[in-house]
This record gives sequence, structure tokens and C-alpha cells, in this order.
Amino acid sequence: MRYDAVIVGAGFAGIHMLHRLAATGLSVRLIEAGSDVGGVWYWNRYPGARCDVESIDYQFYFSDEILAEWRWPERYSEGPVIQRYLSFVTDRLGLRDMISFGTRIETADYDERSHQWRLATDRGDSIETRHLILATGPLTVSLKPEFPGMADYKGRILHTAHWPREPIDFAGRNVAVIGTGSSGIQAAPVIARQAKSLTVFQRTPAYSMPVANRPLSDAEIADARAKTEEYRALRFASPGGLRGMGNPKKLADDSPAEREKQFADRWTMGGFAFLMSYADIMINAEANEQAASFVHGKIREKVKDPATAEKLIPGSYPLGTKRPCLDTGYYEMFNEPHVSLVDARDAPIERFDANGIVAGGKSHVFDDIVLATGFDAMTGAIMKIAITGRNGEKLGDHWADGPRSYLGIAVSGFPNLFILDGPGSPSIIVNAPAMIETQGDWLAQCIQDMEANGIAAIEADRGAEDEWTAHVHEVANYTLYPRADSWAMGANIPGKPRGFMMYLGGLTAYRDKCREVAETGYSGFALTRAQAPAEA
Ligand code: NA7
Repeated sequence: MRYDAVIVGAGFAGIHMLHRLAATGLSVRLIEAGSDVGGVWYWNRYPGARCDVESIDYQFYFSDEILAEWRWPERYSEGPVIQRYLSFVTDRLGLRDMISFGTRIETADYDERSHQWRLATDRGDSIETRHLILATGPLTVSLKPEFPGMADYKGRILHTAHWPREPIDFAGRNVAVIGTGSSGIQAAPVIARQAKSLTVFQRTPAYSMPVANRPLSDAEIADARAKTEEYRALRFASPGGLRGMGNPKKLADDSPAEREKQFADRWTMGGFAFLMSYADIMINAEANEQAASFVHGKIREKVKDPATAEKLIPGSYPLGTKRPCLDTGYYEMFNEPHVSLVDARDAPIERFDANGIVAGGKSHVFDDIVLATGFDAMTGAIMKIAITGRNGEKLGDHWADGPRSYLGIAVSGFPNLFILDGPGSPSIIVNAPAMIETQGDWLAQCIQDMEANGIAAIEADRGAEDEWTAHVHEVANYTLYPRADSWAMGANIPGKPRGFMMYLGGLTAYRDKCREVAETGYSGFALTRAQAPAEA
């Protein structure tokens, strides 16, 4: 099989890229491991899975038709609704026949002479393609810790990132949830409503803010549709890829009373509005501490047992430096008599046994254990493919000290390999669909320019890669983000190189940089002309 371009992964990035490239008339194939589109929303089917970006923002804006035809039921969408949306988009754009489901790319080798990538799939197929586009997602490869004795456990073990397709009934069961990131915090209150008992095992307390979800009225939908042009412009002009929400003021601009009101109003608005109470919360430790202290107060207000409340209060890292969670009734759940918290600070998980978990010397009996333990984020899915570039260089070796890229899209030594939503890009630190449209539009234009100008290969210069990678780290070090042991720092995976993996300069600056690179004839890239056919 031979294509002009192969895309790997049928989430937002892959579907948008497929649409853009199919429209150019190139032959394109999308390869997807799952049985349907959706990406992270296909795999993460755990109860309570919900997007933490508002539905009106978390969608494509490139098609007026799709915007007019799809109606979001809620302010924050449930996972299955987003999966259905992507399925709708795929069919509406006539893309489904261009997707091979149930297939994984295992190896990718670049042939310098022909400028082709040779791919091998887990089905034994060989594919040749000029352009290889990885839309494999930042949160794809799950992290499943190996606790001693895990194999002896007789009950059911579930992972939030690989939830079974059939409904799971927790009625009458004693359930454990390990992990208090977004997945654990969303799943636990839903499980608690069914289960006989729920025990949450917490290693690091999270900051969680109320999502304030609600149905969207017809009037709100009509209003959003009428403002399509305005919203489209706003999201691309905002650092976060959103319609707004940011307060341009710094904390010091307001009096203590004004700050308290600002925090309270934004807490009530719900979602990430609170995190954007002041422009300097993520760069100024004092502003951050004041916002954090407001959240601590809220936790103490919500959780009736003071000892439990103190355990739930985070203190070891600044607010927002681990992605904050948005919840519906997470803290309140601990007021229920059948819900308890085991804090690893005084009772770390020692092992599993046949009946459950031993923590802090105490045995806990469970029918089900839910692992909400996260992902090998940003690089995990890319590293699952054995990628060999020019001169036999392995991507794993090139990234041995951490991911390096030019614009988060291209890697030196790996011509015509493109990464979407990956390390070195703003990725999911900004609104993902806005970011994905930015990169997909840029890359579709780049490939069209290559076609039009007889360019067979494009490759990031080592110098441009060095500079961009240094810039990504420099911007991160200006912020408070590196102060947390987060997945974005690679800190949740033992032995993974440490460094903040997303570009924190904002979507607007990133768009400007990508545009400038294209307008200057793809500066920072080496372009190789296709060889003229030999004369007869
Ligand atoms: P996260 O945010 O990485 O959360 C994983 C949680 O699991 C976190 O509380 C971890 O504690 C905990 N964890 C991981 N390994 C262990 C072990 N071995 N023992 C105990 N606890 C453990 O993943 P999510 O799936 O919740 O969310 C990922 C992103 O999806 C999220 O940021 C949003 O962007 C959407 P730790 O904090 O490492 O101490």
C-alpha cells in the first residue's frame, strides 16, 4: 500500500488533518487502533468522564455547517457525547472510508533515497508514505503501577483509561479508587452513588474546582451560533485558545476585599475561570498562594470532618501546576458515611493481596479496584512506535534526554515526520481543538507548498530544533509550572527525563511563530528537491 500521507490516530487532531489533506487531492490514509473515532474520548469511558473545557470552546470552528448542525446538550460535555460528535464530524465530512480501524503502526523507517517512510502494522501490512503524521495524542498510553501482589488479587481491576465497553455495575460492591487526578476525581462521586462502600487512595491531594455544569438552553445555543465569527476570532486571538475568561489585572492591582470578591465570583462561575482570576497566578508565587488559600478555605467549608479536610488540602505544589480538576460533588462525597479516604502520607499502599489492598499495615477488602493512575503523557504513544529516521537514528535515542522538536511539529533527522499536539507545542495546556486547527492548517499548507514547489522532503535544522527546545524550557522556567511533580514534567514516570513538555508562550504567540516560519520559506527547515526524472 502506498499513500502520499499517513496519519496515525483518529482523535480531534487526526480527523481534522485527514479532512484538510483529503481536500488537497493527495492520497491519505488514517490508521487507528480503536474500532471507532474519538481518540482519548474513545478509550476513556469511565463513569463521570467529562471535558474540562466548555463545549462551545471544545469543538471545531472550521465548518459553519458543522457548527450549525451539532447541538451540545451541556455546558461541559460528557465523554460519550464528544465521541459521538467526532463520529458525526467524520461522517459529515465523508472521511470514514479513509480510516483503517483496529490497526496499530509498530515500526516506521525512513528511506532517504526515495524520501519515503516504510510502516509496518500489527496486522502484518506494509505501507509506504511520503508524509507520516502522528496524531497519537498526549494522553494515550496509560500508567498502570505494578503493586506487589497484584497478580494475587481475586477481584476486578479496572483502569479509567481502558474502561470496558459493557456497563459496569458497582451496586452492592466495595470499591477502591487509586488516584486523585482528573479521572479519579470525576469517577469517584459517580461510583460512590452506586457502591456499598468507596475508599479513595490519595497519594497527592489535587486542587479541584466546581465545574458548575448545566444543560445549555436553546437560547444559549442560538446565541453561540450567531456569534460564530466573533468566537472564531477570539479563540485564535487568546493565549488559551478560548473565547475569553482571563482577567488582565494582576493580583496587586486589587485591594484584599476586591480579591476576595474576584475569587468568590470566579469560583461560582465554575471551571477554569477561577484559575484565571488574575493574570499573574501562574507566574507570581504570592498571587498563586492567595488563590490556593481561597481553595483551601472552600475544602474546609465543604468537608465536615476536619481531619479529612486537612488531608484533602494540597500543599506541596502551587495551584494549577498540576492540571487542576473540575468536579461535581467530589469533596462533598467525603461527608457520606460509606466513603473514606486513605492518605498515602500516613498509610502508603504496601501491596495487594487476594482480597484487596494493604496500606499502612491495614488490610482493606474490595470487590473492585479502579486504577485512575494516569498516563505516560506527551511522549508515550509516540515512543510505542519504533521510529528510525535518517542515518538509522532512533527517535528514542534522539529524545533520550527529553523530547526535542522544532515548533513541536518536526524533529531534526526525521524528515517528513510531523507530530500534532505533541511535546514542544502548546498541546493541551491550551484549548485542544483551537490548537489542533492551528497545526493542521499550517501542516496542510506546508505539504501543499511542498507539492507545488517540487519539494520531496522537509526536515527541521538541528540549530532551529535546539533554539525552539531551549525557548520552550525558558518560557516554562519563567512560570511556576516546573515546581510540581506533574505528568507534564514527566515526573509521574520513574526514570523519564524531567522537563516541562508543553510550550507555555500561548496559542497566539505560537500561531505567529508558525506563520512567520511559513512566510519566510520555512525558515529553520532544510528542503530537499525531488530529483528530476532521468532523461530517456
Ligand atoms: P493524573 O492527573 O496523572 O492522576 C493520576 C493519579 O494517580 C494521581 O493522583 C497520582 O498521584 C496517582 N497515582 C499514580 N501512580 C500511583 C501509585 N503508584 N500509587 C498511588 N497513586 C498513584 O491522571 P488522570 O487520568 O487523572 O488525568 C490525566 C489528565 O487527563 C488530566 O490532567 C486532564 O488533563 C485530563 P501523584 O499525583 O502522582 O502523587
